[in-house]
Amino acid sequence: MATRDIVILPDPRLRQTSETVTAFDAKLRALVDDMFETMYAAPGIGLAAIQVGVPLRVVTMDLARKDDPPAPQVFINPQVTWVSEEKGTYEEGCLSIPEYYEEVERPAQVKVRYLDLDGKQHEVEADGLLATCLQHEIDHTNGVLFIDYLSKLKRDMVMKKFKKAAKQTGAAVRPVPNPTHEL
Ligand code: K1U
Ligand code: ZN
Repeated sequence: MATRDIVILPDPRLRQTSETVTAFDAKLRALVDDMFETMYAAPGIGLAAIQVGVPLRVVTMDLARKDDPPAPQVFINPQVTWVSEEKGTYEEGCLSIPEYYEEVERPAQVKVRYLDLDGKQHEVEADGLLATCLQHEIDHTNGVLFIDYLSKLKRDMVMKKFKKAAKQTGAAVRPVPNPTHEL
């Protein structure tokens, strides 16, 4: 197991659409193990594979409270199958947009179909933080970020700040190469 570097805004990989997982093998398990290690180290409550530079539809999550035992969850190829008309608001953060938090309105309840690490299909009906986090992570698999739900003014301010920071640290803002499916 190892931590991997988290891809930070404005890295163009965050705008990539991730590929469907077709191989439920040891490489996939190793990716998931590394994602949990990276997510817990950050710390974060969720992580999508593209945030560690792997364009596959893989999501890890742990919504356990601080004093409760860990409750790791894995969602492979997650897709929203139903959303409620009712909306909910949550102050979201993103490990790829460090130290920026903003209220986002989303459907309050969702149903999500996904596969587990053995390729077995499940469906979960979620509300509260699970609903928010699932939508946030599934958005990552589609190249969507929570700042996309904010006003253009706020989004432009965030982009400007992170572009400036990337320039100062010399972070590469390179075009996305052809997919290699490299885990
Ligand atoms: O996908 C990500 O970037 C991870 C993100 C998940 C998320 C948070 C809040 C609303 C929706 C989705 C994070 O984990 S940000 C960090 C965070 O929320 C947190 C970190 C430590 C303790 C508690 C929360
Ligand atoms: Zn995020």
